[in-house]
Amino acid sequence: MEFRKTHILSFIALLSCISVAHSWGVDGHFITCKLAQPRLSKAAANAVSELLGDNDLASLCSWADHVKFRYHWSSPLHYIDTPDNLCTYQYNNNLTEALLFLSHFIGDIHQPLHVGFTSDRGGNTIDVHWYTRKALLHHVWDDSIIETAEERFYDSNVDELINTLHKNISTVWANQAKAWEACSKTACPDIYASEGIKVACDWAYKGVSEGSVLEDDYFLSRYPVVNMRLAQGGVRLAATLNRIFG
Ligand SMILES: *[C@@H]1O[C@H](CO)[C@@H](O)[C@H](O)[C@H]1NC(C)=O
Ligand SMILES: CC(=O)N[C@H]1CO[C@H](CO)[C@@H](O)[C@@H]1O
Repeated sequence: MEFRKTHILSFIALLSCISVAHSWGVDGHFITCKLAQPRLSKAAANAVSELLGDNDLASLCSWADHVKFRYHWSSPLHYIDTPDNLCTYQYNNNLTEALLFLSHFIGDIHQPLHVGFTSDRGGNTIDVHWYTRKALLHHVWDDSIIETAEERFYDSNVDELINTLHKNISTVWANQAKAWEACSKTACPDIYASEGIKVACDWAYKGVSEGSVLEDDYFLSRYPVVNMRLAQGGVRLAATLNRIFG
């Protein structure tokens, strides 16, 4: 999806070199979408009408301009700048950033508390003790469980943990790994997020409240879950890149 967006942006960048200084106005967007509508496949038209109900796509094609201020993050997505007087768009350059975002986000979505509750911001407002130290529950899942596992079982050596995960992916998890890879589209973040919130409820939040002291009981029952999520993230990142780049 990132890549399709980048395609569209490169097209817009090309236009702006020719002379279109501003974004399309209401009519420009209306016209674009009106032209597209009769060209949609049956499946695409059905998907659009399922999402929009009785609303007409063309009349909503300026929606993104109206939410620029409500969704501040979206404003820079409307355009792309090239270095002054450079009338070529460096697609490869931006692919590098896309690769780094994708590789990071596929990791994050497998951290169970990156699909957490709104009011506690994924455990970021829940203070606990990790053994004797103060920590946020979110941080426990970002770092502490992995670090404690490395210290206790792998001689504080991340490479040994990686080797064991590699080995398990090709042995005890070999069948499951096939299922982890499965995705009929380019990427399947909805599947990973559904799993994530379930793991967050069943393991991360479970039995934890403000001020809880988390030690062996919690660590020993949770680190296998973390190992599994790390393995899933790695397998799925590779599968996603393989689908993208063939
Ligand atoms: C690897 O699999 C073995 C056997 O199921 C298990 O005991 C071990 O905890 C696993 N290690 C990791 C890092 O997943
Ligand atoms: C054209 C463009 O967006 N270039 C950027 C691609 O990524 C590099 C690395 O972050 C930036 O320095 C470029 O400005």
